[in-house]
Amino acid sequence: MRRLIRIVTGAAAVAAFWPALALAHAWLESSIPAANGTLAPTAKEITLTFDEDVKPVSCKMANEAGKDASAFGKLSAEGVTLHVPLTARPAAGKYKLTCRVVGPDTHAVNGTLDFVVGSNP
Ligand SMILES: [Cu+2]
Repeated sequence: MRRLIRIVTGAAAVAAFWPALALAHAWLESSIPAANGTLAPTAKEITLTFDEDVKPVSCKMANEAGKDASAFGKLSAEGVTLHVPLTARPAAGKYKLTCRVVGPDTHAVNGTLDFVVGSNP
């Protein structure tokens, strides 16, 4: 009987915890450029759009070799959209942008975007 109670209690704890994990975290829904897309030649910023309002924490960008290529102005968020201003156009190549944001539930999450920069116009 005690064992059954332990199982039931455990299942209830998981059930209570799981929706918070599955639903409450902000997550990246879309971006400009789109995932694996190409940065527009005139782009002055990258935007990441989450499913919930976010506050910026930090971003970093790495090139294909994994070397840091971060060159951002001040991050800002308007509702669900995070603005990542580029202070310089990255050299042609592939990049991975990782931004840490805080959602309404105060949990920090990472949004990651792979994108391409074409030859400079
Ligand atoms: Cu959360």
